[in-house]
Amino acid sequence: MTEVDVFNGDADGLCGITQLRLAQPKQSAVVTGVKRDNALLMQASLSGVSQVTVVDISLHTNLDALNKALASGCKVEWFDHHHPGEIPKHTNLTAHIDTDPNVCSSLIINAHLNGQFQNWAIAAAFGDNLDQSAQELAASGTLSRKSIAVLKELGNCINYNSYGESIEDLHYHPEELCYLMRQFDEPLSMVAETEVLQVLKSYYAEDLGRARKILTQIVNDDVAIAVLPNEKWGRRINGIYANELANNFPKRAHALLVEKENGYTVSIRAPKSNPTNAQQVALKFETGGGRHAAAGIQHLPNDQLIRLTEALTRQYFSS
Ligand SMILES: [Mn+2]
Repeated sequence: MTEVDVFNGDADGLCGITQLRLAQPKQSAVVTGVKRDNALLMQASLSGVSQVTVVDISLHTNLDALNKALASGCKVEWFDHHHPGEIPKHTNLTAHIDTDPNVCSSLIINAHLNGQFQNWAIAAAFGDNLDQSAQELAASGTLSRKSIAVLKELGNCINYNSYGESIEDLHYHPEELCYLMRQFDEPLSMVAETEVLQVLKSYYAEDLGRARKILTQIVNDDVAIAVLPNEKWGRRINGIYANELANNFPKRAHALLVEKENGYTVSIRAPKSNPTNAQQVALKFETGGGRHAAAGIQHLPNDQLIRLTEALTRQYFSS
């Protein structure tokens, strides 16, 4: 009997599969990747596989692969919080999906396991930027404030590790982290007994320090952009730095660009004071998409940079 675990390489995916494998150890194969890589089930080779466990990737994005797996007689258990589209009705599919904005996959798994490995879920919720949910869950236990702060750092750092265009950009392959993490019932023990958190913390600070030195170009009172170089650190930190700029200048819209061949990848953040329509700006471009507060463009050709600043200005310039 062959089993496969498929999970996002971010904190939520990793802490989710960690809880499941602590509760039920298995010699399953592993399929994971960078955070942006969410069509993972399509990449898994499932011939002869009898059971797949999926964590923190969208069912909608992976529907074709799911239908194929179910048709081949494979059992699938799915834990996620992204919009699933229509969930296939099939006796071989067990779906634990909740799109409540205060819930992440690791919190769904924590409830499923009756809080057995709750501190992993708390770290994941911090990593998925659900501070309030994380704090509430933490308050239900006996953690000190210091321990809660460590779980927050751990979640944020594992999440930071998942950003990049490809695995080569990351410090740790998420697969390596998943095998390390399941050796610890308790994430605070992993922090005490391994160097992972210290290593990630120092790279995180280094990447962010480099980004902060890049000049922010003020387009007008309401719009600013910054261009990061085509280097590993730029590809890792652009989304996190975009969030920092959005927090520090809440009335301004931002576009964070990372240079690449013949163009840029773009992270767009609506002003915190008016967190709407970032996706409207992004959708004006062929490879754009996203949500109201945060959106992105996969490939912005060099000659369309002016079009982008014009679109941002039309959307957000108020005076
Ligand atoms: Mn998630």
